[in-house]
Amino acid sequence: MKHLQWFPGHMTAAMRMMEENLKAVDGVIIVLDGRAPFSSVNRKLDGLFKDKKVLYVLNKCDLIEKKDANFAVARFREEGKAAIAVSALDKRTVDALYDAIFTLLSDKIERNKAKGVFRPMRIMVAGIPNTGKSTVINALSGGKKTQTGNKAGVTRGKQWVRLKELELLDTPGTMPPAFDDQSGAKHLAYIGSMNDANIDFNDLAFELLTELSVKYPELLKARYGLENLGEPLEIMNAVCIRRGFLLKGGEFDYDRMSAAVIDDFRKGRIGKIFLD
Ligand SMILES: Nc1nc2c(ncn2[C@@H]2O[C@H](COP(=O)(O)OP(=O)(O)OP(=O)(O)O)[C@@H](O)[C@H]2O)c(=O)[nH]1
Ligand SMILES: [Mg+2]
Repeated sequence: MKHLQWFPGHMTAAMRMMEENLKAVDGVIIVLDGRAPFSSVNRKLDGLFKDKKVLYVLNKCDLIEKKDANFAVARFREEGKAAIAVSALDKRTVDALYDAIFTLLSDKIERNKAKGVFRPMRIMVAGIPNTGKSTVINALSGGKKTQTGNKAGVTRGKQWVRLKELELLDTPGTMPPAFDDQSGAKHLAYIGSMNDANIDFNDLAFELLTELSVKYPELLKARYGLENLGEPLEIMNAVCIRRGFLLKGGEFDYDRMSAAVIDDFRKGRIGKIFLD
């Protein structure tokens, strides 16, 4: 697969916008994808926020096993980062996130109280594309205030969402300018954080099946009704046969197969998969 790299101009603009708004916020939450939490860290953002209170939010944890979520959170905490595992679709975890934000900012809130200042805390919500930043904001606010969608680059500008005690700034997803780790970059492509338009889905499905056949062979077999897996190309052929993805002459329809496999993975239909 060709080297994955993606840093178009609108990301430079988004970084600048975040920088300009940094002074106005009390803290930052960085939304990561729980399926690839380490790959979805953007070091450039970490640098930008180095003087701010930051909470790592591992979102989409409904798509992974509890033990993997716990493992990832523990690893971030060992690095001295505040971290919490949530699913924007699960109110219980969204409530826990709400509390965690106030814990993160407790010093500041105390200081304000002592000065007789009562104002909502302002939080910037940042992260790579498609991790669920806008959905998390909607979940926290209990309404559909921001636009969401299952592809990279839905949020284009900044948007404040104001609750009683909290003001949340939605921002566009931003990617690091380059990846030193191509395996991490692949994970971001599987989860839909890269621009799909720049990606060859046959290559992507091939890579995904290669990885899953090593890490989750039983889930793959169960999903596609396969007895054995074999080489990735054999898996692709077997899925074509199982699903009837065939062209007129009986040739394998790899395009339909690839799109289906990637969609199955993204929607969690292959099972709970932790990539990192
Ligand atoms: N399963 C699951 N899906 C989620 C969760 N949170 C968000 N999503 C889905 O993930 C997709 C992306 O959500 P968005 O909120 O648009 O993501 P974003 O980070 O704002 O994306 P950009 O604005 O493009 O950077 C949508 O299809 C959401 O429904 C979650 O906790 N679990
Ligand atoms: Mg968004």
